[in-house]
Amino acid sequence: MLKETRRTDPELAQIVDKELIRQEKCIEMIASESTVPVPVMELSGSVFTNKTLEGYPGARFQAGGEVADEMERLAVSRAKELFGAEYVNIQSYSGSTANYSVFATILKPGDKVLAMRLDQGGHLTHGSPANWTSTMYNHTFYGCDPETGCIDYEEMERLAKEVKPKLIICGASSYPRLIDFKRVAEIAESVGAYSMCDMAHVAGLVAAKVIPSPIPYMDFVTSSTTKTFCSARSGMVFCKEKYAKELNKGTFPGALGSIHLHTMAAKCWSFRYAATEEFHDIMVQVVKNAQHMAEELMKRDYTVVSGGTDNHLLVVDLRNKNVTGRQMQTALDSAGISVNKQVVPFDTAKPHITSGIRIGLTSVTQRGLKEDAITEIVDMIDRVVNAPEDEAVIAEVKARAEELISKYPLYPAGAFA
Ligand code: DSN
Repeated sequence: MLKETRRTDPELAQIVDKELIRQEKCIEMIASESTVPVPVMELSGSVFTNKTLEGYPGARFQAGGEVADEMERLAVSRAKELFGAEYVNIQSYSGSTANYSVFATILKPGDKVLAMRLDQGGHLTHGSPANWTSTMYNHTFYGCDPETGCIDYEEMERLAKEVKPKLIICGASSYPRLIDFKRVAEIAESVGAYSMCDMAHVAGLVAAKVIPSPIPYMDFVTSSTTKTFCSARSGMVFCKEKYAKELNKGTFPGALGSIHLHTMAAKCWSFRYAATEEFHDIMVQVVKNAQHMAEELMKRDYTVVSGGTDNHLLVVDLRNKNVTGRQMQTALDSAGISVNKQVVPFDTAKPHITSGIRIGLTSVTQRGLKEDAITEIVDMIDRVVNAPEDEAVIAEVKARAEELISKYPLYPAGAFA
């Protein structure tokens, strides 16, 4: 890989090499990250990147789309089978644009939307004041119960009845528990709203049937295809067949332009791979590792939001440890462990400081780490939390982190020869 880049632009090739080394040496625990299999990387760089195409198979705006038609049809049929969906549109470029497709399909400016608060687990594109969607639609937010750290469905229902939104959104970026999709769909139905789940974080777990799927319950299900799905930087939208035509129009020309056929090809490969036993076993272990980490942290008096996790991530409230999320993100990064600072429910710290960290287990599990290695990582995290300014401790943990992770190669030897 990079043979021609090395010849034509060694400076840039060196930067890519440095990033590979960084990833190899780092204990990667950012919950939205995973490692793509080599075929996903090959296909993302395939000749499909040369082709400009708009429209849908059999009805394109440009000539020369027959081969792409074959690929898109294959990808769609694989995705439908994998997720047991009535319909899927796989033209989104990302999870964010998947959401925009749904908004373009069913909402008009000024329409009311009920979504999860960003600072309690929601996503920017669900109407955060920092996102353009907040200026276009009229958002109300539900959140978590302060006692349990879990979604407050009663608040969701009360707000739905009060506001009568056109759309209710569930699905989150930093929520460690299963979502009661049936209940959300019932609440939406009771007020005549559309229901939508953004399953970006958990799509891999859903594909492997390790956690329940939102698809049977929701009108629309959006997703990115990175994160637990471990595929290309891209997106997809599932819906009931009755919305298929409108969703297609809402996606193109409603929200997007020409298709990214190269990442579509990579997704096509992943829709097959995600049905394998190998992928299933990784996803099972991801949840086991996350639950083990939560238990080990709680044994050491850490506050794990909601008291544990049902998926690939956990959120740790660091207030009883007298360190901030930002401090820990920086200190752990220096020690070779990559996590991100995270607002915790009812956080009083500023969003760029935060009181917590979010930890994801997908990447390390893909590398083969199991519970014993997770216990060791918890010990390393604990050392840093207790001495975030101590350079000797950081250096000692960094050496331990590198030694541990070096036993679990990021890619098989020779993968980039
Ligand atoms: N929403 C961001 C995250 O979860 O990290 C990126 O997808």
